[in-house]
Amino acid sequence: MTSTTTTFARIALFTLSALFAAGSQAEATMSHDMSQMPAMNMSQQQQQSYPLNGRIVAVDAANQQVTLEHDAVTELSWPAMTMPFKVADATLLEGLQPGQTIMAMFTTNEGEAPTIVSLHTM
Ligand SMILES: [Cu+2]
Repeated sequence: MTSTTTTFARIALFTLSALFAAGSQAEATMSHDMSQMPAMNMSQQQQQSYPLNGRIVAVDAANQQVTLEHDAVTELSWPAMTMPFKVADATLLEGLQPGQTIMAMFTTNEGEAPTIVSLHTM
């Protein structure tokens, strides 16, 4: 083996080692990122909200509640109906009157009443 060939082999080996090291590092970074993703998805599911179109039937500020005659909610297979909703914040009810048409976003957490998190009149 000539000295030139030996040097070339050493450089090639060094390059391969460097590539392998870089590859391992990239893999480690990626798996770190992926380990974060399930936690993010879980919090997104807890915050899942659905759009709601409807008409105000009654406003019950004392109980932080509004009764709506709402359109079907296809995401939840809900038919159109009249039902009460909790509101996340009492200020969402300010200025609302029966008969007004509204658009809202609401959440449904297991074991809790559907809760409106945002609402505006049309
Ligand atoms: Cu309903």
